[in-house]
Amino acid sequence: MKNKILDILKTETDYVSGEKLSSLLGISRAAVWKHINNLKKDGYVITAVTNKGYRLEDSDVLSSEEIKKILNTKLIGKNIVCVEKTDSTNNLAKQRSNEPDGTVFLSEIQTMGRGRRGKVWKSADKNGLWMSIMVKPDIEPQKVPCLTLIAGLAVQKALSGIYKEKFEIKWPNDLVLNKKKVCGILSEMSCEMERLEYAICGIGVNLNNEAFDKDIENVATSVYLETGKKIKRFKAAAEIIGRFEELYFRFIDDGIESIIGEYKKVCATLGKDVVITGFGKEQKAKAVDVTPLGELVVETDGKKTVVTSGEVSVRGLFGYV
Ligand code: BTX
Repeated sequence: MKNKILDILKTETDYVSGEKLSSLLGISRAAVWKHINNLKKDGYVITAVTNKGYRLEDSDVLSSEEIKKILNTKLIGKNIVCVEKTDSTNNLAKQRSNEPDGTVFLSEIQTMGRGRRGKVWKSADKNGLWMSIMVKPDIEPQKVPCLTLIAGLAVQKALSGIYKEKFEIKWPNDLVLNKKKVCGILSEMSCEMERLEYAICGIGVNLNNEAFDKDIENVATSVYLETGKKIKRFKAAAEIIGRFEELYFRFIDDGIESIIGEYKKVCATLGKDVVITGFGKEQKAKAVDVTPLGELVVETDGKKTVVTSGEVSVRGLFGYV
């Protein structure tokens, strides 16, 4: 019920009377008041004025209306689904894969956010941005990793533009600031035979988070912790969606070759000595290139090998990056 009240307040820019809420939802005005108080406890700023009702103030609450107000795209984010809570926005996108091409799914919190290869992505904190972009391009499934590169670069460009800080990409898609991880990306797809049905780019960005659990505090950080600046999540979402669309259309029209050069320029892994973990062993190597499919080219004793993000993980020889 609390969420139903929130949904109504989110769609109204003006005051909504207690009477209207109680008749829309079939509950007493006292019950409305109780739910409003619970919403306030959750962090929503709601003003109550006698004879006018309730209004949701400029809280950092995700809503499709807020995002759409500042979004200027043709496809991505034309349809936006915002929910209070879900296990994972990638799962939500899969469950609602009949939503139109370009739909963006966002959740205030995720109860079971997922990273790659079964890892956990901690996202029970409302200060982060947890979203999935679903696209249905007519491309071969083998090219889906290109979308992961595009998503990583889109977040890099969006955050660099907003904060004027040096955000870099740790191959394949971690976005790092001051050598710590602020964003992770998980792309998934569904195919029928050789035809791509849909691809989902799951993007998790630590924006205004003030602290992290002990087990990840050495690798994880938020943009706020590094810069001291907080941002409204809907603004960051709109900026990322806009950048994603720009790169996505370039990819569809001109191929990934038109983008890979930009990716390499901001890829912190290139030129570094790294440790490759996979196939049951660890190996030292030098990261020398990224292929158009997003694979990493590494060199050991003069011999070059291509590794994919599905097979191995990479960390710097002297730290995470
Ligand atoms: P990854 O496998 O590269 O990273 C997972 C690892 O990152 C974890 O094992 C942990 O060490 C660390 N980690 C966990 N949570 C965080 C965090 N909040 N910040 C920094 N480091 C963390 C990266 O996987 C892919 C993450 C994608 C997340 C998005 S959110 C929206 C969508 N829904 C979903 O379930 N996943 C994606």
